[in-house]
Amino acid sequence: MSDLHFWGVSTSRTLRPIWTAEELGLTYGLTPIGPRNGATQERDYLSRNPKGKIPYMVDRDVALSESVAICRYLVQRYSNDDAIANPQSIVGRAKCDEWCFFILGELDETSLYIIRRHEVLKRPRRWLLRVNVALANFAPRPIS
Ligand SMILES: N[C@@H](CCC(=O)N[C@@H](CS)C(=O)NCC(=O)O)C(=O)O
Repeated sequence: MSDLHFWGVSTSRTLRPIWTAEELGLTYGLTPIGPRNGATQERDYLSRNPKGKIPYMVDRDVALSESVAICRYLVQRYSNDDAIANPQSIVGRAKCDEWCFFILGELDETSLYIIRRHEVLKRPRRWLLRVNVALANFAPRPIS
């Protein structure tokens, strides 16, 4: 196993850390378990990640769940000027946090669970249109 290893594929959340690792040019291993098929509830996996969710990451002695926490760890540990921007100032970091929490809390979790609760996913065209309109209202500005 390489020093850096991910568990989880096939969802936007599992893509986040893999995409980040690719942007940073990192070498990593991947155990390609997917969602909602029981793999996250296997005893071996739960002994690593008791939350029973993907993605999950181990980097030597660091073990993390939560896609955004993993991405931010990778950027803070491995970023360089040619790769992903890693703001150093307090305000720059706060602006980065602001967008991460907004995307995770307001767009990702809230919209996904509300959409599921109302079963709009069964009508994918209308659902996609609504997500596009919602995202268009929140186009990000550059982080200084
Ligand atoms: N906030 C978490 C959410 C993780 C999550 O809910 N992952 C889903 C798949 S997208 C999962 O593992 N569900 C359990 C399962 O499918 O067995 C993150 O961003 O990493």
